[in-house]
Amino acid sequence: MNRNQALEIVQRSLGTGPRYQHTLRVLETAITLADRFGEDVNKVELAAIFHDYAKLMSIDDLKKWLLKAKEDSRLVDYHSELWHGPVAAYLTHQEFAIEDRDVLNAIRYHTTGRANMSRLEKIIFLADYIEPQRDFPGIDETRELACKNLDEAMVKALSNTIAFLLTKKSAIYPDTFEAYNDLVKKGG
Ligand code: DGI
Ligand code: FE
Ligand code: FE
Ligand code: FE
Repeated sequence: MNRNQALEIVQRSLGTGPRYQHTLRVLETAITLADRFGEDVNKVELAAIFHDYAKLMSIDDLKKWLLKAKEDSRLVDYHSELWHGPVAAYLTHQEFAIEDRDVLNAIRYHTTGRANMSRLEKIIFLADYIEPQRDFPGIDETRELACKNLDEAMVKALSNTIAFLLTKKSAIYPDTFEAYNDLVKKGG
């Protein structure tokens, strides 16, 4: 599938409003990172375009797809914000015959991260986090790190997110801790 076919499919589900505009910014940011770090641009395009494919689904529909996808059963006990990545990966594989495991994993783990992320997974995670309209405390530092070192930028983004979730007394999904632990142990 090429970039324009993917964009057309995603537009059917997201429309052309803010969520689609976010997707286009993630796409451009991810391509910049792909050029810088030598990632396959076609893979990056597909993962970026589909990463939020399921973002506008109702909570009931997301839950239905999680069951159908035989997803990690712990997910239903965590924030529903964590469900759209796994559902998007499932649907992208089922409905649009995208078979590339790395692309599907980049979509699957774009919100939580996980241990042993591939370069493509890190690029999509970070592009989603630093796209130009994002404004979190510490974002500029993460943007600067992302120009130099994906692992250091990942540690920054993950620690910001964990700190943010702590201030809200939110539960933190284990994969997010595992992503952080894995990278700091490797010296990110
Ligand atoms: O879909 P987007 O809005 O583009 O961004 P996203 O898929 O990265 O969603 C991130 C939101 O998920 C962010 O506001 C924090 C929230 N969240 C809730 N629980 C967790 C979590 N994020 C992580 N990484 N881990 C959690 O356990
Ligand atoms: Fe998302
Ligand atoms: Fe298959
Ligand atoms: Fe996103």
